[in-house]
Amino acid sequence: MNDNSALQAIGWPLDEHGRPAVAAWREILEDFPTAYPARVVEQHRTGYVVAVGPEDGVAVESPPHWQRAPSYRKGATPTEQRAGVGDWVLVEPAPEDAIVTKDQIVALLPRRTAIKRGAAGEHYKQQLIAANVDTVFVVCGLDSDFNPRRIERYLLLISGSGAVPVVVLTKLDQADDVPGSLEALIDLAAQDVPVRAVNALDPDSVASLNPWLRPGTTAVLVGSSGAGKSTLTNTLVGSERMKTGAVRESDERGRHTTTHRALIPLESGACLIDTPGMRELKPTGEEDVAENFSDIDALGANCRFRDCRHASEPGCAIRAAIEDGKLDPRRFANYVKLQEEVAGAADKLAERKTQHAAATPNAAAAPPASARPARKPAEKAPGKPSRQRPRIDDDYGED
Ligand SMILES: Nc1nc2c(ncn2[C@@H]2O[C@H](COP(=O)(O)OP(=O)(O)OP(=O)(O)O)[C@@H](O)[C@H]2O)c(=O)[nH]1
Ligand SMILES: [Mg+2]
Ligand SMILES: [Zn+2]
Repeated sequence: MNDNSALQAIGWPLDEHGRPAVAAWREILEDFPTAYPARVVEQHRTGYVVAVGPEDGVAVESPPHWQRAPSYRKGATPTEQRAGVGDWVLVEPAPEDAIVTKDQIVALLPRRTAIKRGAAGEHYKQQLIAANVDTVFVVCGLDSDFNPRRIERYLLLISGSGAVPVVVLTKLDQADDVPGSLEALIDLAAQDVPVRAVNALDPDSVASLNPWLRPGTTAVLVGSSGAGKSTLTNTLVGSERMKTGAVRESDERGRHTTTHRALIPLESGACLIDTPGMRELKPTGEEDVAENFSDIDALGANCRFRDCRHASEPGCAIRAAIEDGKLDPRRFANYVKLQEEVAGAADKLAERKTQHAAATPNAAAAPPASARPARKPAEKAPGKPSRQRPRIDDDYGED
């Protein structure tokens, strides 16, 4: 079960002594001596599929406190603090005599990186897109999907995650104006964000992504429906692992073919996470817009007035740059819009934190979830065999 090389093949980081590279993980492992580490490869409403190596995963049960509805007023575990695809968890084997129980997750290991977005709804919510990833491939078609403003939005969400973004432009074989599209992304290239244009159906073309698929690393594919995420996945895997779907002829939009996230080990030793297409990309409120638009931030430092609002003030360096053709006015407008959105989300986040603190007065003193005593063996009615994959439901499919 604790075969390190199998775990390593799905991204388990080891230090030079062969121990888990993250010190906090070693401590939690000691707290649960009979549990084994595993990686979440699929997430469903009814539970998780985890893997301990590159072979198929097995269904496990989630801890009882993750099964309750997340109400911040009642202090329940927020959804983004429950495991998601890419997370490492500790799993307690079901007792030998309890043939009907599944193994159960008992701890979530702290994330090295986390890609999140704000979730739709009345109350503030975050949604984890993927955890413990090194690279985020922001996939965008060179057809009518092409949208530099959406790419900027993705980059903002990724910026605080700890993962490196790479923009992947697909449908190179079908594009009319590749130089024009690359020109529209020139400001991103200036921010050291790599941009690669590929034919997602062609293995030689897709090989340009290999620098971000080194053994032991994990990459996630994000982008709108129909952008070619699953096509890229299949080409990188070398088989039709994921279903793909033609875009609608009328407007070239995708049909939401992928309905749940899946982590897939590649021959190269890297892992790839395919995700359902996302329509809405709300900031969480934790992003730093100025840092992510450092070109605009640097220009703003040259405005005559420190509190310049870049509207009609004299000596405004940003307006001058726009007039000189050095700054794309659409990029600046997006910067302003994203700053407003992030500020709005940050207010809601602060409110949620206050509510959560009020609902759990001892929160600071309570042991972390991972340090709670292991569960008692669950009492279960006889039923299905334990090693069964849960029904695929699209509750975790995107909007
Ligand atoms: N010619 C060509 N077709 C592509 C390319 N990339 C994707 N396609 C096609 O675009 C369509 C949509 O691709 P998918 O891989 O299903 O898109 P997706 O991003 O996974 O979409 P969702 O699962 O709905 O989020 C399919 O018909 C693909 O064959 C490309 O680089 N060249
Ligand atoms: Mg897909
Ligand atoms: Zn100004």
